[in-house]
Amino acid sequence: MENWLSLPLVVLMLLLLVSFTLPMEAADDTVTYDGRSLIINGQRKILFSGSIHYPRSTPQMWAGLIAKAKQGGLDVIQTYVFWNLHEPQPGQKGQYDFSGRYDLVRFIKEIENQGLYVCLRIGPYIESEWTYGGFPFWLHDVPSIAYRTDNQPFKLYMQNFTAKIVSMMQSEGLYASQGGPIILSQIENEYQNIEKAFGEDGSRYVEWAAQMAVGLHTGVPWVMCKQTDAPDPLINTCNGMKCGETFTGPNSPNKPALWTENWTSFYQVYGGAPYIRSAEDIAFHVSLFIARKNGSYINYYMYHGGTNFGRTSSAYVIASYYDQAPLDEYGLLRQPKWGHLKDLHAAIQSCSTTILQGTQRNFTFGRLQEVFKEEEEGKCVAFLVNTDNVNTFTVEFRNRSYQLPPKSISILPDCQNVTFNTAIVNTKSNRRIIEPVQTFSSEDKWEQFQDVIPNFDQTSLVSNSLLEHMNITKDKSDYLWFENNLSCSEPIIHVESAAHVAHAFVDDTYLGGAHGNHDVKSFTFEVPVKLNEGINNISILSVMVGLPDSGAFLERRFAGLTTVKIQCNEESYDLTNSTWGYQVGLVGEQSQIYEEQSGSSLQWHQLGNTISQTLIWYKTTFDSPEGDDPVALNLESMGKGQVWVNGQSIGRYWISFHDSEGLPSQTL
Ligand SMILES: *[C@@H]1O[C@H](CO)[C@@H](O)[C@H](O)[C@H]1NC(C)=O
Ligand SMILES: *[C@@H]1O[C@H](CO)[C@@H](O)[C@H](O)[C@H]1NC(C)=O
Ligand SMILES: *[C@@H]1O[C@H](CO)[C@@H](O)[C@H](O)[C@H]1NC(C)=O
Ligand SMILES: *[C@@H]1O[C@H](CO)[C@@H](O)[C@H](O)[C@H]1NC(C)=O
Ligand SMILES: *[C@@H]1O[C@H](CO)[C@@H](O)[C@H](O)[C@H]1NC(C)=O
Ligand SMILES: *[C@@H]1O[C@H](CO)[C@@H](O)[C@H](O)[C@H]1NC(C)=O
Ligand SMILES: *[C@@H]1O[C@H](CO)[C@@H](O)[C@H](O)[C@H]1NC(C)=O
Ligand SMILES: *[C@@H]1O[C@H](CO)[C@@H](O)[C@H](O)[C@H]1NC(C)=O
Ligand SMILES: *[C@@H]1O[C@H](CO)[C@@H](O)[C@H](O)[C@H]1NC(C)=O
Ligand SMILES: CC(=O)N[C@H]1CO[C@H](CO)[C@@H](O)[C@@H]1O
Repeated sequence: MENWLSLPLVVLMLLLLVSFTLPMEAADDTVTYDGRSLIINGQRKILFSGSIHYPRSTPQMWAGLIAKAKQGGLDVIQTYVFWNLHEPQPGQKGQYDFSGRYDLVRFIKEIENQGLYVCLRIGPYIESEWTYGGFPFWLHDVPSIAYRTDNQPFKLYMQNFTAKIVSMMQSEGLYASQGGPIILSQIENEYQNIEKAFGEDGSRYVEWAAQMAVGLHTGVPWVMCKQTDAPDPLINTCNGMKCGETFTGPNSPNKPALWTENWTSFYQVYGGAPYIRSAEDIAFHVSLFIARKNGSYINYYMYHGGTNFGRTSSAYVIASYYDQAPLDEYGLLRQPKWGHLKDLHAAIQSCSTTILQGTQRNFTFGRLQEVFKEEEEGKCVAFLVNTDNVNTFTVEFRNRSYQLPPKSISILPDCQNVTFNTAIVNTKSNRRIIEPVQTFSSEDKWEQFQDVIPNFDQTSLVSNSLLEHMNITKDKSDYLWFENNLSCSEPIIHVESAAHVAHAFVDDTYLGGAHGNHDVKSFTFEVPVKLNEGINNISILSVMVGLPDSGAFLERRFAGLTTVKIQCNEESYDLTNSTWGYQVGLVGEQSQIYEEQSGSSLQWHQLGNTISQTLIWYKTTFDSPEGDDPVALNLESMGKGQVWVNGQSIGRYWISFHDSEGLPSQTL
């Protein structure tokens, strides 16, 4: 233990010498910053923020989610902007889509109505486990484009979309500089991860992006997250789980320490188990960031994750997004996480003025115990930190004794009473209870449609090589058929693919298939076959489960088949450069069989009598259960596919891909 008794005197002396400059009396409706915090309408703030992405829930849910966030002590809602939803065709007038779940303005106004602020992360590259990192796929076909670097065509479209969003916000009066709720905007996203790959062009691009953003005159600050050299006046911010330990700090003494992504859990992939991050661990790192790094803005990524509806998730990412967040996939409170963080927010806000205006001192009690103290005009706040993961310590602070549990931070808003300890959870845990309300096990409740395997002469695209998957589908479907034929009585078919899934058929018979995973996307498989005499039709179905969302040179990624060989009577033939016919998508998709009134001529049949269990559409109807509780479908008995309810895709499922415990990653 160190010499504690003399320390208060030292601090007192310091107080006499250090005079604290208050921020200039600012006019209303301004957001500025200095080395300590954001300053909103002249007031310093410690801001707790939470990510809720508008297209990952429904407009009917928004008000409730925001209310629960506010009740949980949040001040700010943070969202990305999803370029590929809004600009499905390159931007001539009238081709933007802001309807329904894409209604960004309505979402922001809902936040404003409840008195919270907004952090708008425009990107427009967002990663976010969102298909193609948020880029519209048509960018891929812009001549000589290279994404996220000093490339003229890319910069043109990026600027155009960014300007579109900013002008939309401005015309609705949504920036704080106009009296609206938006206090921060973000340009780019974790660019430093890939910057080196672009050499000088990368640095030029960062400069350009910063200048372009500032030139849009939003009247509120811009941030670049995970970009330690973010050009002035942009603020570099931290993303991660442990910014209290990892953040190297603002790149200028005039910028505050902001944490744009503190991961409350982690996204889940097919074949992976949920990542459970405890309430105690989150609270510890948030407190440490405030105490040790002068942190004044903390965003929970995600506060509500929601659902990756349709085909919006990126490669191998499951439909459920951050179900372990303080609000679960359905928007229900996840306890004790929600309540413990609410208590933390209340403890910090009860003394935030002193924290923000005070003079900071730190001391250590020992190798693993430290204290951070803020004092101002006789007021005093202390954080007692024990970083020892195993042992409880008793320490003496200002003549009082405190027990510090392992890996914990005690918050003393008056330097006396502990109002919160990160490791002591006073909120009761809860469990999501799922009650079956209807079952669909009776065969006569179902109809089916067997999708059609195409033949070579039905294909409209023919090529003498294996074409890249995404470049053919243009992301209109997950599915791409490769058609060929061969004559050989007992061949072995050998298939190699760069991503993500492939199935082989001869005529109408399913031979087998294989898939990669989130970490190793490529795979190989071989199937021995008995063929009929003469010519046999070979069909290989290549499937993607979301587009890639990260890394340099995204526009050059290769997915789909790379090699097809057959072994026939001891001889090996390489079919890679033989003539292949291509068909994009399934027949059921083309005729929108999932629409209630598809108007298609496709015939549904009673269940049963299928040749195989692959490529089948199943249909049933049900009455909405009574009440307002969330409704889920239990897909445990299914394999892999996509589900539509009333014509809307609620996402992909992949029950047959098990994690290391032998369990599906998501069944509901
Ligand atoms: C840029 O956006 C404007 C409308 O905001 C549109 O008229 C124009 O065609 C766009 N240009 C490009 C290259 O997309
Ligand atoms: C936090 O702010 C104090 C001034 O109040 C300063 O002395 C200290 O160096 C800052 N700490 C960090 C990690 O920036
Ligand atoms: C405490 O503050 C000193 C400077 O006053 C700094 O060198 C040291 O790293 C700080 N300790 C911690 C744990 O932040
Ligand atoms: C702690 O106790 C000493 C001796 O009794 C006293 O001089 C000092 O003022 C006390 N400090 C505080 C912060 O109460
Ligand atoms: C500390 O808490 C106790 C009990 O809650 C209260 O009586 C006391 O006044 C508090 N001390 C201070 C300095 O607020
Ligand atoms: C094989 O494909 C050809 C057209 O490419 C078709 O005429 C023939 O009927 C197919 N054979 C079988 C068994 O499906
Ligand atoms: C995509 O297809 C077009 C022809 O449709 C071709 O010119 C282009 O090289 C292909 N791009 C890639 C990356 O494969
Ligand atoms: C297929 O054609 C490509 C391009 O012409 C060539 O690079 C490749 O080596 C060929 N592959 C085989 C197996 O013949
Ligand atoms: C077999 O495939 C070749 C292309 O490799 C095609 O020209 C021919 O029409 C196909 N034959 C049948 C019967 O489908
Ligand atoms: C920047 C940062 O803190 N990253 C960390 C995020 O959390 C994961 C999992 O705990 C760590 O591996 C990263 O280092």
